[in-house]
Amino acid sequence: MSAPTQYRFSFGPWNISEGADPFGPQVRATYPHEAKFALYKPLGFDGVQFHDDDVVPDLDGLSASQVEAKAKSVDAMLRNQGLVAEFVAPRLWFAEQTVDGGYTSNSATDRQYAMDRTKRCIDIARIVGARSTVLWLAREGTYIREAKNARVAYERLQKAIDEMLAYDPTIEIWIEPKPNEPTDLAYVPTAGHAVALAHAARDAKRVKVLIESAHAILAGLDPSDEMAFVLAHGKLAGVHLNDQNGLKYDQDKNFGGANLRAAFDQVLVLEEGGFGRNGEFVGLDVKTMRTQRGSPVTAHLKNSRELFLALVEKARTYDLRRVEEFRANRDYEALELYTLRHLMGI
Ligand code: XUL
Ligand code: MN
Repeated sequence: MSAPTQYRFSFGPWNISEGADPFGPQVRATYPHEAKFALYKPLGFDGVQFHDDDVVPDLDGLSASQVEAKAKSVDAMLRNQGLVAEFVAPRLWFAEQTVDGGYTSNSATDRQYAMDRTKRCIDIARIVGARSTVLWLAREGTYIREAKNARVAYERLQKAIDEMLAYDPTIEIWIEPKPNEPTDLAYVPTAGHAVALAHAARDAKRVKVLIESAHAILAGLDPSDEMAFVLAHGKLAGVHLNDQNGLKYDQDKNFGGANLRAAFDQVLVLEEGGFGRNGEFVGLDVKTMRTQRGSPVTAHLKNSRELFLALVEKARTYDLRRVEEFRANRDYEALELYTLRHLMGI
């Protein structure tokens, strides 16, 4: 038996927010972006997830050497704090050029913008020592299906991924599928879509997948099954653990906050699948409640991490021999009762 996995945790600076939502302004005092990094270690986190402009704000207006200088200063700050950059993701959903998508836009100049921006993002990732970039394909899709030729769009996406791989010989690309927002007809809604794109890439071993619990639930799927599918393909590089109450707006609730049993199932799958053994981070893409007072607000991060570790204990004390017996006897009623009692500690 190998030693139990020592998990490492990560989150992105956007997970400490001021509470603005589409229906109202911020409700907490702004906490300076640069001050957030000092919060990581005391909260038990070692990894930082970045968007490219979290590293270099307003990068579209800067020269290559200005981008490089700023990225280098962030790299020095990370080293000083003993932090690791887990990934740097291109923010392709803000600029005017990406209003109709990036890699799949109908406009050739806008597609070129998306690729140029992604290459800059990869340059930044290299400087801060991140081994990957994450593609959350926010606006790659449509509001009405007739707006784009979907087959051509998928081909463009595949070509864009190949161009990124050709641009840098070592960068990994992790696709983060999401089915519902900001486009309701999203091109890469599930793990299956992401894994297919990964296998079809020119250097398939460098294209992997990041599964977010809430995104799976919003696709009407079980997050642990989505993770298991990707693990079975050897492609689970990252997770964004959180929770989601049904098919409502994108909530990013605390891990286990809406469905503790589903959270346990995710931890079981990650433990059994050896996730984390090659240094993968457990990412927590959680948002605090808008009602929370204070600034900065970090309890949601601390609590989600704690809950994950508590569920790891539950996974390690789950009696797999008993589980196998129940399975062999096809007594799933008994298996369910055992599982719920185990979770409740009774
Ligand atoms: C969007 C989402 C993003 C990505 C990073 O729903 O989850 O935070 O994880 O761009
Ligand atoms: Mn996410």
